[in-house]
Amino acid sequence: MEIKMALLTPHDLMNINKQLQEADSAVRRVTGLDIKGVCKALYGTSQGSEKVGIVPVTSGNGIIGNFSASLHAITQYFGFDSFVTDMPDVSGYYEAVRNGAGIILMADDHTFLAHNLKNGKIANNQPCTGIIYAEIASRHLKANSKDVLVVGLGKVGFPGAAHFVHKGFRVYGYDADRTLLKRTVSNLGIIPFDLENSKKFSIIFEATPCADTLPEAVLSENCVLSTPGIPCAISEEFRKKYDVQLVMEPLGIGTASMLYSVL
Ligand code: 2YC
Ligand code: MG
Repeated sequence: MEIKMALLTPHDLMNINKQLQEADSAVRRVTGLDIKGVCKALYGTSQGSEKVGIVPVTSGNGIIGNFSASLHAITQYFGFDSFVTDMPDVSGYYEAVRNGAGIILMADDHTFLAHNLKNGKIANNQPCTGIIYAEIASRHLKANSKDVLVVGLGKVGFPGAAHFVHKGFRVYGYDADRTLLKRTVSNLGIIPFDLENSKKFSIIFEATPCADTLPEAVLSENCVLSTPGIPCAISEEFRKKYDVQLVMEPLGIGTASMLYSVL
């Protein structure tokens, strides 16, 4: 059964700067660091004078309105010198290199990559997004236990779960696809979690393309919900009722993770 990657829409990317600023203040409240600070701590890298070339790609479902423009705004927000090429695809790649790009950002319907032409490092959006959202949640200053709930164990969720295990957290995991759940239990030794079970968590990481995946019973007062998943895993009502600290943003946090991982 082929898992379709959830494609962003121009609507998801509206006011990307505002979404990024709000996400940055949420990350600061949860971790004490801003997004850039968490990336530097996670990868141990820092910016030099890398110039980022953003190449639109027309294959598959084609150009997504605002995607390249959002990447331009995102790279500027994090202080990178960047430009979007006039041409797409191969011509765009050529244009980017000819105009001095040191790092290439480009995405088709299946892969969104960052490639550092200077040191050869390459990053994929899916693991980089899983790892950075897990890292943010793992730095929850007011966490009262090492228990975390991970819902969604696919291309983004699994790397996130692996990162929590790597950092010594006790991971309770769930995925609607029993094969993915079984594989994660055997590969990572996580504890399979039945969403009917009313165990409350102060740290939750959700990575599904579905809405309202989290039952009320798992939410604790002021818990952290770190989620790249679109649409949102909880309703506005639950967010208010439990004063959930929500870290959710469509593209910038994952892109920052990719860029710092190839520096
Ligand atoms: O405009 C373009 O260049 C398009 N080829 C971009 C396609 C991106 C497809 N991927 C997504 O929509 C996203 C990923 C960026 C992260 C999750 N889904
Ligand atoms: Mg979701």
